Amino acid sequence: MVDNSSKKLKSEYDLVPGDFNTSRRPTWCTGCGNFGIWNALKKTFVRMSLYPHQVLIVYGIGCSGNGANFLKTYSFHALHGRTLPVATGARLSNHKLTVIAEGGDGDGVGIGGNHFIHTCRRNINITYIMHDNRVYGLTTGQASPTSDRGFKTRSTPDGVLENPVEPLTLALASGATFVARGFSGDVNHLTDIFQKAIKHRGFSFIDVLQPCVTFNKQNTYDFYRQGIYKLEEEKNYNCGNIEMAFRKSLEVGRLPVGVFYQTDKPIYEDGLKQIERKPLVDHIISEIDISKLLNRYS
Ligand SMILES: Cc1ncc(C[n+]2csc(CCOP(=O)(O)OP(=O)(O)O)c2C)c(N)n1
Ligand code: SF4
Ligand SMILES: [Mg+2]
Repeated sequence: MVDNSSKKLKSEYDLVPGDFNTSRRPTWCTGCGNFGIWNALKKTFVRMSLYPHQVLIVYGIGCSGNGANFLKTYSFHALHGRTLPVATGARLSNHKLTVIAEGGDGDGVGIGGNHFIHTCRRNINITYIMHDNRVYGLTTGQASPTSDRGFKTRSTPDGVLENPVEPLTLALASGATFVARGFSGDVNHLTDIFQKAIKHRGFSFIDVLQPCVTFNKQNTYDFYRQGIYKLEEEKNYNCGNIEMAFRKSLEVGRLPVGVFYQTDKPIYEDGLKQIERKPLVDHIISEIDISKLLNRYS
């Protein structure tokens, strides 16, 4: 695990977004939607007075994962598709940390789809941000599981033949207790959603519509701006009602953003006696004799 949280560990000073910059400047393409997510996260930490050393972000492999170099918190650059198991392990080892996982749509519902389902139903207290650009960005433009049917890419020159996965519907069906969608072109709204997600006690999932200006010329800023509307402005929408959430997640033609669903359920950590009093990392293990246990396997 890389500690890039700098020497500023005292918690008395007032945070500004720049406190979360590293010495590296982002290498994302000009106009990439990842900038919006990066800025929204920094604003969220400032609003919540979360200091760099209080946050761990586990990244997948992808353009989104390159954020590990540009955002100053504890960070761990995991394998492609393995962000959630690593984040789960870290949270169970130290549940005093705010743990966030970030990865692409390929990472989350392609190679890591299995982990996604089981992390939702486990209801572990972490936040998962999916940078959903509906394409494989880092590997230069192949179709992803959220690509539109018919989308022409380097791997699908005649157009995608499959129907896309809808991450929100999958999260709801898998038992996630906080399910939201944001747009990286609206940083303030995204900041509000991130704040609610991190505050939520349990697994929070945000599918972020993130334009890839280089390899996805279909799902552009204009495309999203024309289709998006805010759920909180819908008079009769109740985010405690899972049937409504399912229906909204499957809406065709328009794109609701905001919190689709939130409910309160016991979290995974509640069942672990070992961490009731203090995090695992604070247990003193140097004097514990494990030779008996080891002998059983020799
Ligand atoms: C186990 C494994 N399989 C495949 C790859 C190659 N690979 C790296 S990134 C990537 C896809 C990235 O797409 P996505 O997760 O959507 O992230 P994006 O770059 O779009 O942010 C793939 C297939 C890898 N690094 N590791
Ligand atoms: S390839 Fe796409 S996702 Fe990757 S940095 Fe460029 S615009 Fe962003
Ligand atoms: Mg992607």
